Amino acid sequence: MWYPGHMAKASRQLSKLIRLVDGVIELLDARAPLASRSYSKASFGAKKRLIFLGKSDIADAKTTELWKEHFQSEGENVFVFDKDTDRKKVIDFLAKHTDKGSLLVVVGVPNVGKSTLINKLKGKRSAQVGATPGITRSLQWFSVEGLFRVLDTPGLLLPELWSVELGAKLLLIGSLSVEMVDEKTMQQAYQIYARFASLEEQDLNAFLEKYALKKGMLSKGGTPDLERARVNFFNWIAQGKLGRVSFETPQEVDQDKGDSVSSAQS
Ligand SMILES: Nc1nc2c(ncn2[C@@H]2O[C@H](COP(=O)(O)OP(=O)(O)O)[C@@H](O)[C@H]2O)c(=O)[nH]1
Ligand SMILES: [Mg+2]
Repeated sequence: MWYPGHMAKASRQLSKLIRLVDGVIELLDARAPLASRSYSKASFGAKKRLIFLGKSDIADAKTTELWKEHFQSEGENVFVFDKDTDRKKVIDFLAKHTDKGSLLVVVGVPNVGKSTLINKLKGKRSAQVGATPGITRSLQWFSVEGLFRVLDTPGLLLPELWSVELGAKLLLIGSLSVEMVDEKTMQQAYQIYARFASLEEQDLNAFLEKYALKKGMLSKGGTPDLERARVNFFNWIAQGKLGRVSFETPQEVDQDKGDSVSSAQS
């Protein structure tokens, strides 16, 4: 199994990173902030935390606003953005919430946009750079306008809890791929998507058949190529190409604390 091994390695690397820094930028997917935050926050210790809700361009705008309020009501500092957000806005937020010269690390689950954010902060002009002593030569930081510093290496976090509901949401945001999940998880992902995107069809395979025909994805015999349709469909959802859709709301979480993610904790 790829999962436990990766997880152990990732968590060892992460605790090394965290020890070095003054603050942590927790990058979450605005479409499923809790699912993309289902990792242990214990390793962050007392480090300053800033929540970044990313990919807001492909999330439902109203739901993102509710999530922002939800996290703020828990005392968090929240920044909503996407890959096209003005670099200066991002820098202003970080400068406002960190001490001058602070060293920060961007952490998050696979594909949440860590590298994209780091590249945005780096900017086009070559930033002042330095290496953090001791740990590894490749661990470098760059200075952003002399205001704060950012590690060039993102902290990879893998979801700690495992449930069909969580796997389904991680598939929808592209942190897991179709090959990594089972049929049940795909079905659940479809149910969630269908509910939020207001689709009438209730069964994934029935939907995929129509989808394959519509897109002209046919097997040799002229029958719908469900395999191809499935990969294509979930990729396009993850990339937001089928529209702006969020996959969880704060109301749901408040209503049913015993549901999905939290019940997997026991
Ligand atoms: N629509 C959209 N896509 C984004 C955004 N940020 C990153 N992506 C895309 O998400 C994918 C993963 O981004 P990447 O930065 O490599 O994620 P990482 O694995 O966390 O480093 C890439 O295809 C990016 O182009 C965003 O704000 N909006
Ligand atoms: Mg990356």
